[in-house]
Amino acid sequence: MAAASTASRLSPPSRSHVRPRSLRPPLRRSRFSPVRAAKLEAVLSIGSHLIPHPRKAASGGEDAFFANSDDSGVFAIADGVSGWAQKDVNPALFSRELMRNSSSFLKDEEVNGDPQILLMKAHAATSSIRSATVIIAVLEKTGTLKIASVGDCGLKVIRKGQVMFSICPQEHYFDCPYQISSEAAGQTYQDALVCSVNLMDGDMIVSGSDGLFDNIFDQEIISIISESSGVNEAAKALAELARKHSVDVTFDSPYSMEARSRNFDVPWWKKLLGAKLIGGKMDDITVVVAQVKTVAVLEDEGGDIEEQKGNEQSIAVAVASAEQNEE
Ligand SMILES: [Mn+2]
Repeated sequence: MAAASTASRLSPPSRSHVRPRSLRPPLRRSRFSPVRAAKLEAVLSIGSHLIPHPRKAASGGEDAFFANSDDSGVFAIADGVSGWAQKDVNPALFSRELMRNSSSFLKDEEVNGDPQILLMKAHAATSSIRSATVIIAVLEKTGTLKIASVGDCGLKVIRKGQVMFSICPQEHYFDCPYQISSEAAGQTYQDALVCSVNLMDGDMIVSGSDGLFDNIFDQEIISIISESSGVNEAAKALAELARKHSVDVTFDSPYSMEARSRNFDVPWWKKLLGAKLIGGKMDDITVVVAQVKTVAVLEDEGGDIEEQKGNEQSIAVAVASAEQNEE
């Protein structure tokens, strides 16, 4: 086999659900070779921050998420939706259980790094009632980020100070997003927006619930990302600015601009007086910021085993952190 195949590129063409069982082809090196080859693998450094809706602070809100940097990196966000039947049921139960289940199926053979299959399994295992919007993103060692999203959680990739990738929200009508549900009328993994994007070293991923993207503009995201010294600091700064805008009734937010463009506005006579529909949108705000890094890994059968130590433990810790605000 050609020596060139030992150097894996970070941005191969992205394809398909079918992928080789191992991204590391079996190598036949001469046993006389004194040098072990190294290859580059992509990993995520992940920070997160959640600020509940001001009126839901005591219960921790209805957003839930998990993040895990093992095996290159994966994160997921779910936004529990209220306003459905069973008004006495806390929507947080559904979003939290969906995230717990997503986390526990990560190593499932059938899932095999596919976020849409992970969503299918997590949804099937969720017994709480209600519904949630959800996004799951899984980074492959090659640098391909695979995404499955149902509803209006967002994800943007920032490269060299510009948004180079962004997913579109799915909705039935304004303010009614697609949602994974305990009801048959809801959406399933089959309705997910599924896409992948090839990332490079240094790329920044900003993902969040609608509470983030309804309250903050791309230019603000870009400047916070460029000014922050780390992913946790960036996630916190983004969440805090979104929160500040969300309670500002004079801020012309992305949400109020969108509402006006859909013909939601103040009555005509108020318009005559110069009034317009304006203000932030109070909501739970969840932010995940992930930085793509490439690391050199020696071509050695033992290497992978070393890297994967302690996975189960860190998964448990990640889910706990998503529930730190639970009553
Ligand atoms: Mn929300």
